[in-house]
Amino acid sequence: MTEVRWAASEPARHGKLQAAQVQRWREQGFALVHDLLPADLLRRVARDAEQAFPAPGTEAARQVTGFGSDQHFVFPSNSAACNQLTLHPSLLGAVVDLLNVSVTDVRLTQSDVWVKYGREPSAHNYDNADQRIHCDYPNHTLTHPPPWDQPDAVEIILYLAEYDDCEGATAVVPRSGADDPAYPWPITQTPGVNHLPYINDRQRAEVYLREHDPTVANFRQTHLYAREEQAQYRFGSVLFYRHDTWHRGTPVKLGARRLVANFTFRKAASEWINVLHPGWSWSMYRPDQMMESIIAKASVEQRAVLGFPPPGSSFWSSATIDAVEQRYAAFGIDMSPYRRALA
Ligand SMILES: O=C(O)CCC(=O)C(=O)O
Ligand SMILES: [Fe+2]
Repeated sequence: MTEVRWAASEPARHGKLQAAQVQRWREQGFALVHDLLPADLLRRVARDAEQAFPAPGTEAARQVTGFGSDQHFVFPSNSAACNQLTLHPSLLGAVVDLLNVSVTDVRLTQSDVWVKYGREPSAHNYDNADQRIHCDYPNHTLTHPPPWDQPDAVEIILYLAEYDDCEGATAVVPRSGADDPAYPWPITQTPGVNHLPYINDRQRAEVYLREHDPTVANFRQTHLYAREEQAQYRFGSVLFYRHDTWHRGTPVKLGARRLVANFTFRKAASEWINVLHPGWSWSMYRPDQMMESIIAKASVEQRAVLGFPPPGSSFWSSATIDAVEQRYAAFGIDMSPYRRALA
């Protein structure tokens, strides 16, 4: 049995990250934060998710061996609580602190709830029960993460379950300075990059690498698996990490169901980081008019995070302000901040 190492964690300060947490994210590549978001909102999100996903132990649950919610919780979802969480000022504030930009220069590119059931791993390459260690960048960006000291995205896992009930902590490898042998440049030592095919299952990925690229296989054993630490979450804990942080999902306790919300925010300028879902405006014709209502009721900052031009943008003229006001008139949009910036 290998010894379990726990990653450092601590509570946030009144809905705000502490300076030490920002520093840990910038230097080590992650911060595990408790009590950042209001517990009642998190309970509402969890309740919506618990109702939507199959109960553990059912045949439907046994079919789930990968991630996602079949679009059910993709922003904007039917769960008003989930939409509120995605744009919660404390979550956006944390991203602002980590990326060191103003909130109108932040963009949302992922928001979904994922379920993971505790079960024996199935024998296929894409099984997520016991993941190969990896960085998240390949299926988020068309390029490669920028140099370490200029991060342009924040990856987020928000746990809607208790570790003691579910286990399945995310394992992370803390980076220790520019010369850390676990963090060479560029990041190509992982399935799904360059000539290496994408394999999610740890056992299968490492067997493949040992046969086809033993140097990479050795690097991963020596510098990554041997140094991983477990993020021992609680209900509502948030793991902030990056597109260039080594990490992986570990097995959930047999018979348990672990729910998490996943978010990605990027700098507005980094257009090469893609939205993982259909664009937000694709939801505009839904009968519940959820998206129209979100735009009308959101703050100027929250709208900007969805790509709506902030006050002062070159898009705004008195003509475009009037037009947008009329589009959302029935939802009570207040365009006065945009008008004021024009004057
Ligand atoms: O589920 C987890 O704890 C991590 C998942 C993950 O890293 C991934 O699917 O990319
Ligand atoms: Fe990942």
